[in-house]
Amino acid sequence: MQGLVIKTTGTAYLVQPDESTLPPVTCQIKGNFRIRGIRSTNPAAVGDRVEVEQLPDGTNWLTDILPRRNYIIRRSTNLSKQVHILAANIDQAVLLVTVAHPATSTTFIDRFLATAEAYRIPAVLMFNKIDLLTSEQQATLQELQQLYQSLGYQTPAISATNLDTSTVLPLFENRITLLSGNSGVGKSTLLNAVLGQEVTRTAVLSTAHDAGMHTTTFSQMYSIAGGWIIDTPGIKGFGSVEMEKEEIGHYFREIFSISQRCRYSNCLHTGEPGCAVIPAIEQGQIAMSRYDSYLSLLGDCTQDKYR
Ligand SMILES: Nc1nc2c(ncn2[C@@H]2O[C@H](COP(=O)(O)OP(=O)(O)OP(=O)(O)O)[C@@H](O)[C@H]2O)c(=O)[nH]1
Ligand SMILES: [Mg+2]
Ligand SMILES: [Zn+2]
Repeated sequence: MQGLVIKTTGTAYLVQPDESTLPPVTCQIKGNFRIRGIRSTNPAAVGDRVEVEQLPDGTNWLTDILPRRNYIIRRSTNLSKQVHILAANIDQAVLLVTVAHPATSTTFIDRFLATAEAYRIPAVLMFNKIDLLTSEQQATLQELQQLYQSLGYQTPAISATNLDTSTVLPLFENRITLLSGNSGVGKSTLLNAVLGQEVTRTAVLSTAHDAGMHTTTFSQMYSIAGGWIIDTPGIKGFGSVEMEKEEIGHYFREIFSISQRCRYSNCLHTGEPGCAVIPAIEQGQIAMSRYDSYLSLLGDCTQDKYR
């Protein structure tokens, strides 16, 4: 049987069979299961398409993972090359942000968008808690929407506590969406609002008593509008991508397009002769906040090199 991993714990995998009328099954995985080329602490993640062997004794075994379109990782903190796969086959990433209560920094936004570019995952910037904004904060919201729209990102603005779900459901239709955002921005509130109406949560709940499903939950997908929303508790961003200094500018759309005119193809836009990026900031074609975020990513990179 083939299916989709919709929940993972340390030891078990909940798989929704492709035959959608069938209930999800809890699968185990053999200890020596390895995927070539990836040294990860977990072999499979939510979003993985898998092959399951169902034995007469009622046990289900995950025997193969189909090729991934993409996957996002968290690097373990030590310097070993081991990674933890957070999710696979993501169609889009929605970053939930707030202008106030709490304020999401543009650096956080831009680092997220750059990582999405590096992963080649389309990103949407969704503003929440617009009911709480003062008129000054509303102006900030509009400026941010304008900035990111000009870069080609969708920037819907909502109030998750008072949501007409029909305005956001089309965004989630028939896709696998990763929902991210800092703590307190309203991810759970949004999830409850959209799922309250649409979710087939009963299927997931009915297996809650299965052996092995009581250990720490790493990630879970909720069915919505023919698609899935991934909730990765405790992970506010995206995991990490290793970026070379020279490629960071590729993940800032406007910096990338203007950098075509820099004299040197390996220009880092930090004062090199013939750099086209710095004049573009002075002329208002590149927002200072974006350039600051670029420098912040560049700084990480330089630091890593000397670790
Ligand atoms: N006024 C207002 N409050 C909101 C809105 N959305 C969420 N909240 C409140 O903000 C608080 C945090 O919301 P959560 O949904 O728990 O935030 P979260 O992103 O899931 O936070 P973590 O689970 O810590 O990552 C709660 O008290 C919500 O009721 C909104 O649109 N307007
Ligand atoms: Mg939450
Ligand atoms: Zn340059």
